[in-house]
Amino acid sequence: KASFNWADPLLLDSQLTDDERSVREAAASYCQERLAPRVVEAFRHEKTDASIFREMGELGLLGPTIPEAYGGAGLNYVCYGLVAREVERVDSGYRSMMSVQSSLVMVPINEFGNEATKQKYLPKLARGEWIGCFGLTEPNHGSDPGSMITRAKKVDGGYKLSGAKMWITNSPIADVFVVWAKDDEGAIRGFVLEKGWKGLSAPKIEGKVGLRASVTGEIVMDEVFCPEENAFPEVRGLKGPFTCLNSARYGIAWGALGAAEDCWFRARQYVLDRKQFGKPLAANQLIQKKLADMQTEITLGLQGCLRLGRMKDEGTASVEITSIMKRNSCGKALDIARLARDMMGGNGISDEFGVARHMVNLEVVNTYEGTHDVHALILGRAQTGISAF
Ligand code: TGC
Ligand code: FAD
Repeated sequence: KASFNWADPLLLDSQLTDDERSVREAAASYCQERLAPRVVEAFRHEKTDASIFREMGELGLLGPTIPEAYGGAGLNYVCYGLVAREVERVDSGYRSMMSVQSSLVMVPINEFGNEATKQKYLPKLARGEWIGCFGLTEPNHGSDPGSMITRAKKVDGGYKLSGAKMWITNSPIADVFVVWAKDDEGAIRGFVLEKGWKGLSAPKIEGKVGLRASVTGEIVMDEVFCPEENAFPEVRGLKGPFTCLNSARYGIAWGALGAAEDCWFRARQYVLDRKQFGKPLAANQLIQKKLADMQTEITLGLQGCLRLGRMKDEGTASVEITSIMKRNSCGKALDIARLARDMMGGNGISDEFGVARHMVNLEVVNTYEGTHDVHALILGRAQTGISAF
């Protein structure tokens, strides 16, 4: 009889290549040895440690899918997903820092930038020497970015950008800003701006209750001059920003389940150790059902993520599958974090026990990069042909 591996029932690990397993193991060691010891303080005091970018850069965790010629690691999408899972097992904020840099800044520069732009920005971003951010959302245009009002007016030698972006991960510490704006013809275009350019500022948003280890800010542009060579030459429309989002949403699908696994493992150990009514909490049927539910959702979700990663690597993944996985992973991970919080009673409320931190982080992860309901509408449209936005 085959033995049951309770922590990995479908033997996901054995479905990886040796190289993929080594990437996962290297990421796991870094995350547990270097990130995990800092997270409680970072979250409690809302402190973003910018040196994390350099550390991740040294290990090749930034822009893992970007070609080596531009400083990336040239890895496949399965590896990128495995890294996101290990980072978010520690904290969604750390995964946010990593995935914005990798998918939302390096991917568009690599896909849409001219050769000089790629040479100038990608190696420094890959090393974590420069920090990047991605400005799509505006104060009045979140789920509907196509209605953005930020403008890029054509002037001699380039464009002048005016407008405001809201809820931008990394912006207060960013050196490089990938910003989306409408040109004189009303077409959405992408621009690469740099810290210190006249008219550009990025104030911090204070008081977040979740994702506190990752700094979030605005991007305010008052006639910021962007030279022609820093405008993406070809891409027009929402296809530009959504190409980046396809990659980042895929990473979130893996990452959210990493956070869920951490909640599940912590809750399991807690109910084995804690006794009430003279026996371990784990001896109760209600508790065991909750553990079984966690195990089932995580196992099925991870298998789906691996399948999507393989499809992305072979070029057969439609964008709608990413909506299925991002939505499922976030919704299920949030349910699991709430269950874990409940199973740990009063201790579950303390930030030292980890699960409440994951829970409030996952509220954010369920909202950004397309809310749970917006992904339902994408999938509803794809199967009925009717847009219900
Ligand atoms: P729609 O008509 O659907 O599409 C307009 C054009 O865009 C193309 N397109 C895509 N292209 C590539 N990949 C995708 N996933 C695409 N989705 C759409 C589409 O083909 C079309 O092209 P064309 O050539 O025909 O013009 O546009 P819509 O206005 O109806 O869009 C609705 C909707 C809901 C799909 C979309 O706007 C949406 O997904 N809203 C959610 C917004 C969102 O995800 N924002 C994310 C901001 S960034 C962020 O949150 C980062 S957090 C990072 C972190 O800290 O980890
Ligand atoms: P809204 O669009 O106003 O939605 C509010 C509610 O209405 C949601 O429940 C939504 O599902 C629902 N809703 C909206 N439209 C419909 C509809 N047609 N039918 C039914 N329900 C609907 N953005 C960036 O560009 N870059 C970043 O780096 C970035 N980082 C972020 C970091 C954090 C910490 C947070 C909180 C957000 C970040 N975002 C970023 C923004 C994020 O992508 C948006 O918050 C998200 O897309 C939702 O937009 P909104 O907040 O304007 O909500």
